[in-house]
Amino acid sequence: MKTVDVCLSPDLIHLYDVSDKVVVVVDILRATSCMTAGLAYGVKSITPFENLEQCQKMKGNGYLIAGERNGQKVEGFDLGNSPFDYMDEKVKGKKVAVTTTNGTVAIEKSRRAIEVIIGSFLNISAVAAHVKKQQQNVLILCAGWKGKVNLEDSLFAGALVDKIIDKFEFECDAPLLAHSTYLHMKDDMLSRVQNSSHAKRLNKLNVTKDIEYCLTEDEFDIVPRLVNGELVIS
Ligand code: 3SL
Repeated sequence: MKTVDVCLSPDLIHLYDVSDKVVVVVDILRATSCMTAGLAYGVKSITPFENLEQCQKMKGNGYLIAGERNGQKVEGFDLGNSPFDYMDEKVKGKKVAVTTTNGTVAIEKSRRAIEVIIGSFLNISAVAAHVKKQQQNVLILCAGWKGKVNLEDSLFAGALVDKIIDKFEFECDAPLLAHSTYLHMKDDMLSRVQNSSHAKRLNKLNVTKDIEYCLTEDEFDIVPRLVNGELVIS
């Protein structure tokens, strides 16, 4: 039987061998939710950068640039990190280069995987169906916050485990932990997440509607994949 594992922070990724796995990168608030929404709305491709300056240079290469640090849009960038920035006519058909505090770091750390895909509640069933079809073992990589574990990414990991549990065995206790937490909180997800450290951080920045939107399940039936360094849907 195939296995599923959960890495609760990119700082723990050295404990996992990603080279024989499909990695599902998740940053519910808000990077992977933005990527899912943007590609579903017609963004041509999204190229993730860990480094801010490298991302900025893409502006001259025909890209719109999106940048977030500590929850806020980076000055001089075209887009911030709200899914609503990405669901806009001005990004349709465009290539976007993006850098964020945690999400793009997690993608960078997954590059040696057989396949890197983008997960969010917005496309959770599509991701579940995709990994069920594959032959490979799966690692769900939570972006967390600056190396620390966060609630919303762990809840997504648990929700995805819940959808694929019939086809996968647990590789260690992290999927068990994430799944149990999800089962405990699933009927009350918004208020649980509102109480999380990152939601409190974002609420101070007036992006409450983003939080609600990022917890919406199955808005889109797409699976963004990293192909030659850019995220696309095929
Ligand atoms: O850290 C990240 O990648 C971001 O998603 C954080 S924020 O939600 O934009 O603050």
